[in-house]
Amino acid sequence: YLDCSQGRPQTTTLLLLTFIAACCPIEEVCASIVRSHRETSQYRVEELQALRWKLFSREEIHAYQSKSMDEMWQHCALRLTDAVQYVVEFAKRIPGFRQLCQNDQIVLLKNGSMEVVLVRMTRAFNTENSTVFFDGKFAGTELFKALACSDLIAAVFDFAHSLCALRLTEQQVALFSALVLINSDRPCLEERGRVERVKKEVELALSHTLHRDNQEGLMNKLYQKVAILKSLCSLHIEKLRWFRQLYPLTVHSLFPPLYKELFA
Ligand code: CLR
Repeated sequence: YLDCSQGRPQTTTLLLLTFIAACCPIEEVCASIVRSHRETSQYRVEELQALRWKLFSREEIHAYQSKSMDEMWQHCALRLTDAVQYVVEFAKRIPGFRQLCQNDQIVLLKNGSMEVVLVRMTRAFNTENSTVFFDGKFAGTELFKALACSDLIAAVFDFAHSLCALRLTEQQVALFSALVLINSDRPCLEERGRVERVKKEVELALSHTLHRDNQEGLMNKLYQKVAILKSLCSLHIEKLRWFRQLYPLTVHSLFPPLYKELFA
């Protein structure tokens, strides 16, 4: 049945291949992570592609720039928290995540949810004009001026550029996101060995996908990105500490509880 020498595989062969795929545990892990990503991705890629030339007008940009610093921080914290909520849902659907102890689930989310938001940002980024989908339209770095952390914003946009350059498929984005989240090197894990085992599965799923796509070379490039993600997230935490010193009450009473729980 597997003889395809006539050029086109027979129907039976295709059925058999589907059957093999369904029984192969690693294929199942891949499919499950890709499905979880799709179901929790907040916006579909096609949706974002269709909107990619919908830019803010000069007046609208000016309105954002004229907000007070704490008002703009509060606004961005809200948008980030929305995005993080979807990532939490994604995490819960990664095979093996829910079986980890609660402490370790929280440790992984505290350290990784922002990183995954930044990975997901590449789907919402237009490299042709360096803009990102924010509040319903595409915004450049200048729109975030009132935050007074242009170094962080510039670094985040640079990262989006460099990750977009790898031209990942949705499946690759899904598996890379899972790998970023299930990181057994995070401090304060109680059952590091169990996290390590889940991580190995995800890693296998990603390399399996890259092999199938004939893009094994991407693995190293993706590992380089992990290091940049880590530095971006420390910079985010650092900026938040600085902001909290200036506006302790804004953070205390007006920031979303989830944002505070994860980052403050
Ligand atoms: C990421 C992909 C999500 C949708 C989404 C929502 C909020 C966006 C985020 C994306 C990218 C990063 C973003 C964020 C809002 C504010 C933040 C633009 C597109 C910038 C980098 C400002 C961070 C400011 C902190 C200092 C509070 O599916």
